[in-house]
Amino acid sequence: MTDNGGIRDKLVAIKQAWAQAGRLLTGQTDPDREGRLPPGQRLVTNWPVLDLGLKPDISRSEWQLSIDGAVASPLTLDWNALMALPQTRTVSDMHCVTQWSRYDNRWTGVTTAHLMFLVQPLPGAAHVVMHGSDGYTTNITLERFVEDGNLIVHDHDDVPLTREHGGPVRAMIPRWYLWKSAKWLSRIEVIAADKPGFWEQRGYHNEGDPWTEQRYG
Ligand SMILES: Nc1nc2c(c(=O)[nH]1)N[C@H]1C(S)=C(S)[C@@H](COP(=O)(O)O)O[C@H]1N2
Ligand SMILES: [Mo]
Repeated sequence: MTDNGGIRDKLVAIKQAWAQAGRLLTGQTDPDREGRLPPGQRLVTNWPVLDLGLKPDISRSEWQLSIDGAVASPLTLDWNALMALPQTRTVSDMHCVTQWSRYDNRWTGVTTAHLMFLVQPLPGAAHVVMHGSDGYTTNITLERFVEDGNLIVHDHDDVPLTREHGGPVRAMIPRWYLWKSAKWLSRIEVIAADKPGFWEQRGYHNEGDPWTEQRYG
């Protein structure tokens, strides 16, 4: 996708500088999740939009997701195929590294565990890269990817996910900071060796646990 007049480059430079400066780090941790709000976060009731300044416009009928790489049975899903899979509902909190948290988000979609069951990762598979249609990528271990609570989602609070929040389909990985939840999900790549994603290559942590402030690294 083409650059939108340099806005993207400016956004990227700002967030890269935050990582270098260690912005928002409190030095506190809550590894046992005793509070509900992770260290350094503040609660919002709106839902901010964060991306690279590009918002792909994809209809449900043209949306496709390919799941490939180190898998026995690669799969391409379109909207009807996605809807034919078992639908799961979850409720989770979201924590964005730029400081906001939003509670009690109700999601509808398909579990990442079910998707991996369908494609059957090969014995050496250990990592996953999620790709968005805007060129964004983010990485996660296969073990974390299939944890309970992780979905690819199409509805938020019983309303179709809007374009600005990654509709028609995005990932939702509530355990990690929100940059791990790729919007406009187009590809799930299963691989043997880890491959840092967009922000992970630009000063953000390879994992991203909000409870231990894995903001940068
Ligand atoms: N495809 C894509 N997914 C993305 C991003 C992006 O730029 N492109 N930004 C990430 C970041 S940094 C955040 S904080 C969340 C923001 O999601 P929201 O806009 O729905 O709040 O999306 C994540 N997923
Ligand atoms: Mo972010």
